[in-house]
Amino acid sequence: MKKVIVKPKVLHNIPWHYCPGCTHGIVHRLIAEVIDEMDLQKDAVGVASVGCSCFNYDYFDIDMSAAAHGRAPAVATGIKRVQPGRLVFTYQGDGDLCAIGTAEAIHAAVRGENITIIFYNNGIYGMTGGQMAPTSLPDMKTTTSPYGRNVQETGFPIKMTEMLALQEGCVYAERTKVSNPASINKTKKAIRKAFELQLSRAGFTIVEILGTCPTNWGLDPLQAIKWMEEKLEKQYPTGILKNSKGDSVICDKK
Ligand SMILES: Cc1ncc(C[n+]2csc(CCOP(=O)(O)OP(=O)(O)O)c2C)c(N)n1
Ligand code: SF4
Repeated sequence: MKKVIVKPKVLHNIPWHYCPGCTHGIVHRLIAEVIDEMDLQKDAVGVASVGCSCFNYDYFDIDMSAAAHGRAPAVATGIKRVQPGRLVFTYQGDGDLCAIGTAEAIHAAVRGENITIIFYNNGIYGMTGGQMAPTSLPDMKTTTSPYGRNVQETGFPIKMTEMLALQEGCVYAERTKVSNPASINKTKKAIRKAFELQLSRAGFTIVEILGTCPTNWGLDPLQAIKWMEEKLEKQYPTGILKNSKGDSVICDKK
């Protein structure tokens, strides 16, 4: 029988530790496919953060480094400055990037570090049991907001990618989602575009990807995809926030 789909070279042949229906695995696969297609297995360096994806160095068959919580952009900066010819990316959840790691990310963008952040946004702290994150939606029930997020007390959802896109050193920022084949293909294109810009030494790039956490959302995998599209995407509209020429298009949908 003709094989029409094969495992990317860049992924080890081991099962994910992710919960059923979690979309972290889809995003890992897309990154691996792009690295394969760009023939960068020997040149790519990934930086794992703290969160459910913290073991991603077990999955990618490339050079990987772990970083302390929130510090992945700082670790990536060091690697890239020492080895400017390598493709250097971080993989960060919204808790890691938008809470404890806000400063590192903003200043990497301000400095125009030639790195790529892959930002997985599921609006919650997944690994630690579903606590409220800066990205959690107004009225969203989490283990630390059992009656729903009260924005008067806890503030509004952070618009991290918009904030990064505003910095002059950021040349490309796009928000995508992984809910169906079309959006998955679009996400792959965005990752490739960010990597290509990095290799052309254009500056800081970020791809935010809306993903699911069925376990902590208390939904089954299909309900979780629906919730992501109906609720998460409403708060975080997908589209290009900044293009490769540096023209800000914030607020305009593609
Ligand atoms: C210094 C420090 N503070 C807090 C924690 C606890 N902690 C581990 S992962 C995490 C947040 C994970 O959420 P996110 O980045 O959104 O990733 P997800 O698990 O949802 O993929 C937190 C607060 C920690 N490990 N280290
Ligand atoms: S806790 Fe949530 S984000 Fe973490 S693996 Fe499970 S479904 Fe995915």
